[in-house]
Amino acid sequence: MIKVISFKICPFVQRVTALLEAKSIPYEIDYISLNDKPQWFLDLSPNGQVPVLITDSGHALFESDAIVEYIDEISPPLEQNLTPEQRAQDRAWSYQASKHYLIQCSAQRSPDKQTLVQRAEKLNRLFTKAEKKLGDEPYFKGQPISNVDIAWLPLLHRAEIIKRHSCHDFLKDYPNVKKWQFELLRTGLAEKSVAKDFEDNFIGFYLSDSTYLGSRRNCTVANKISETCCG
Ligand SMILES: N[C@@H](CCC(=O)N[C@@H](CS)C(=O)NCC(=O)O)C(=O)O
Repeated sequence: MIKVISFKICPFVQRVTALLEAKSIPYEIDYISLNDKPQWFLDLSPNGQVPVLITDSGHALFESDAIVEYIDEISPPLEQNLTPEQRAQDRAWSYQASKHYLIQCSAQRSPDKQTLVQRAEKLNRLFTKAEKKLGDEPYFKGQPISNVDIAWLPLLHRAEIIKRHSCHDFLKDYPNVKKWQFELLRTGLAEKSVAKDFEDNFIGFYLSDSTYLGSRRNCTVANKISETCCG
C-alpha cells in the first residue's frame, strides 16, 4: 500500500492526502517531527521535506507537485476527457494555491495586527483572482470536484478554522470564495485528509499566546453568545 510521510499541519501533505481521499486510494500515513527529523526520513527525502510518498513498489517520491502528478498517472482522473490545454490551466490554478501555502502559514503566525495585514496582502491578491474566476457552480470549475479544488483545499480549510477560533476572516471580502469554501468543506475531504488531532495541533501552533490571532481566541467565547463579535 502507498505510504505518506507527513507532518501533521503541513498543507503540502494535505493536498496529497486530499487527492488520495478524493480518489478513494488507500494509503498509510506516518507522522514525523520536523524539529527532529529521523535519519530514515532524511535518507528517503532529498530535500528533507514532507510530503514523501512511498509507492507500492517502494520508490520514495518527493515534492508535492510531482506526487500529485504521480497519483494522477496511476489512477483515473477526477474529471474525464480534459484536453492538454485544460490540464495545463488546472496545473496553473493549482500552483496559484500551493505557492501561497507558506504565505498563509506566515500570516497566521503574525505576532501583531500590522504584520498580519502586511503578510495577508499576497493572500488578498490571490483570493481576488479566484473571486473573479468563480461562478455560481459549487466547485472551481463547476462539477465534479477537480484537482484545482484539491490544491486550494488546505488554504480554505485553514481559513475556516482561523475564522471559527479567532473571528479573523481571511475571506471576508470574497463572497464567491466563501461559497466555494463552504461547498468544499461540505464534502468532508478536509477532515478526511488530516489527522484526528489536526485542529488541536494547528491551533496550538498558530493560535498560541505568541500570535496575534491567538490573542483573539477569546472572541470565540463571545461569538457563541453573540454573533456581533465577528461583525
Ligand atoms: N516544495 C515542497 C514544499 C514542502 C514543504 O515546505 N514542507 C515543509 C512542511 S509544510 C517541510 O517539510 N519543512 C521542513 C524543512 O523545510 O526542513 C513540496 O511541494 O513538497
